[in-house]
Amino acid sequence: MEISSYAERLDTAQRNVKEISKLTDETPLLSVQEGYAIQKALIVRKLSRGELLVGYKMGLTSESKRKQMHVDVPIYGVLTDRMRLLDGNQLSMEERIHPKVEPEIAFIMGADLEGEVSLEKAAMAVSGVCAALDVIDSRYRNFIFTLPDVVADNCSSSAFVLGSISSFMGNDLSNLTVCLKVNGKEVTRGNTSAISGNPLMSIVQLSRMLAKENKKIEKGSIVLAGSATEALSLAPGMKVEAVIEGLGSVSLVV
Ligand code: OOG
Ligand code: MG
Repeated sequence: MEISSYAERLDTAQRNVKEISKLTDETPLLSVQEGYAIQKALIVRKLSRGELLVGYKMGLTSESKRKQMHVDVPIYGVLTDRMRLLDGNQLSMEERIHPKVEPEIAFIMGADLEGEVSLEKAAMAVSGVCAALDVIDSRYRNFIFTLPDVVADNCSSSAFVLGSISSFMGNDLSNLTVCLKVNGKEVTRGNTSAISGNPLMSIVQLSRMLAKENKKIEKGSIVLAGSATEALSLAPGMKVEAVIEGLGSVSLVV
């Protein structure tokens, strides 16, 4: 099993907008650790083309996502500047295989955070918070994968949009209504409590996972906390808006 050839396969699938078989079809014993090694090699390819690392996304932090995707533990992926779309802007379907969208909360880190931390310590390292949209686009056929596959595929990441950022003063985010609207009509509703009880837990989990690789969450990083609800498939003509109680809204047009 070649880490770099799997990374190349995923990279090419994304660039050519062509889905591939999941890696575990060929290598059934692929481990989650190998999945992260492939993810890392994939990110190195992106960075070598001039993309800049701007943060992280947590995935599968809610039970509804884990059920939808049939996987059972939270994972992380990397966000680059090329994935960022401005609020209200257009998302192109041509560059994507079968995109879906999730309403999320995003954090902006005001300080570095490292290692095993409490919720309080995580909260203190956060300087900003906003409503966000996470556009996912698995490179695997029919959006079907196992845990090592989706980790290797950088957590299905494709694009993200941030709403206007409010400064974070330790306000309670553990019980906020999350709503996804399409062309003005509500299609999904959830609550931030579904995200491990509190979306700030995603930062605690990320800090813990990065520490295993002797890395920290750097000041200035964006962190997507993971979806509280199932993802919604995108189609041309959709105007998608996430509304998060107390945090405002954010949108994109397909
Ligand atoms: C993996 C990415 C999951 C989330 O918020 O849980 C994710 C997938 O479902 O394809 O972004
Ligand atoms: Mg997500």
